Formats: sequence, structure tokens, C-alpha cells
Amino acid sequence: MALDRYLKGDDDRRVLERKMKAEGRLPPGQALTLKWPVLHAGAVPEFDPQTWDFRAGGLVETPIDLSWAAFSALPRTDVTSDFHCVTRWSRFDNRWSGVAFREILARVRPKAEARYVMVLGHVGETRYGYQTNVPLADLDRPDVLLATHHDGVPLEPDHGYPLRLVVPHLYAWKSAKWVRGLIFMAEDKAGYWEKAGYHMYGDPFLEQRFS
Ligand SMILES: Nc1nc2c(c(=O)[nH]1)N[C@H]1C(S)=C(S)[C@@H](COP(=O)(O)O)O[C@H]1N2
Ligand SMILES: [Mo]
Repeated sequence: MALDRYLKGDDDRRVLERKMKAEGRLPPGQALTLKWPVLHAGAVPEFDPQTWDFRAGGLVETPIDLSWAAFSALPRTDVTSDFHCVTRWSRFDNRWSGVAFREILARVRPKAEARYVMVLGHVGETRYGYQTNVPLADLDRPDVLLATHHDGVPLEPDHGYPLRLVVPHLYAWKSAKWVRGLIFMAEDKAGYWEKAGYHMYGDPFLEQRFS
């Protein structure tokens, strides 16, 4: 019966939530979700593999502009990680696959002055309409991924197809969907939600929700 399933589902959810809390994996003020909510500004963009590109520039030795074919030829890796949205849901053990952020760093070679990155993604058809700032050190980690797949299948359009950033240790607004570029910067600068009052860093375990 539908109602039984619903109750059983909620029971599973609570059991898992207690487990994650006991293991120190549930940040304060968060609830575990077994579903995967969708959250973004604007419409879901169209993907055209002929015109799509991924650019990285600013304070780097070698700016890049990769076509979809070139991006797809980069070495791939898998990462299992947790995902914490500032609207108070957390989704655990997501199996992402894609290109390690460090593959990009190895190609662009950030200059010594580069300390922050503005990550650029779509708002609707505007390819750099979404921006979010992350310290370079927080992207230079083995679990930071430019993901094409989740739990073994290509990302749904709603979740960022064809490519999204995943920064597991910061609130999920830093994990830009439909990502198209990076600007390496010397100073920190507020992005889309940060300008609206979201925290410049966004550590979920410190509840850095708003500035
Ligand atoms: N391009 C873009 N990426 C974005 C957003 C957005 O509005 N635009 N929202 C962020 C927020 S607030 C969250 S919680 C996550 C949600 O990812 P999901 O919809 O796959 O759960 O995407 C992030 N990435
Ligand atoms: Mo979010």
C-alpha cells in the first residue's frame, strides 16, 4: 500500500539520518533526504555539443578553451561524497563521475597570485549568468569534480547536464550546475548568491549560511 511505503520510507530516512549524525556527517541544522531536490535560478539551458565550450582564464599561465569533444577526452575519475544545501537538506553518498578539478589545474597552471576562483555557469541561456566564488585551495582537492554523471547515469538536465561542479565540503550553491568557465583571481569577489547575502565561504559544519 502506498501509505505503508511512505511510512516505511520515512522510517528508513530517520534511521539513516541518525546514523549520519552519529558518524558526524550530518551538519547542524540539516535533514537527510533520500530524494534529490532541484534548486536553481532561471530556466534549464539547452546543451549543444557543437557550440559548448569550457574556458578557464584570468591569473593562469595557460588559458584554456575546450570544446565538448576535448573536454570529453580528459582523464576521468569517480568520487563518492555528501551534498549539503543551505535550504537544510543533505544527500549522502552521491556517486559522481567526471573530471577531477586537479586535471584542469594541471593544464592551466594558476599563477602564484591566484588565490580565488569565480566559477561560471548558466542562468537560462546566459552562459556566465551564475557565478560563485571559491578559494583556490578549496578546489585543489582530490574530491572536487567536474561531474558528468551521478549514480552511474548522465546528469539529468535539471541537475546540471552536461557538466556541473561538485565541491562536497561547502554548501551546494558553490557546486555550479551547467558550468562553463573559471576565472582565477587574486582577491575574493562575491558571486550570484553571495551578493544576495549568502556567505562568502559556506562551510556547512560551521553553518556559514549568510554573511
Ligand atoms: N548554474 C546554477 N548552478 C547552481 C544553482 C543555480 O541557481 N544555478 N543553484 C545552486 C544551489 S543553491 C544548489 S542547492 C545546488 C542544487 O543542485 P541540485 O539542483 O542538483 O540539487 O545547485 C547549485 N548550483
Ligand atoms: Mo542551495
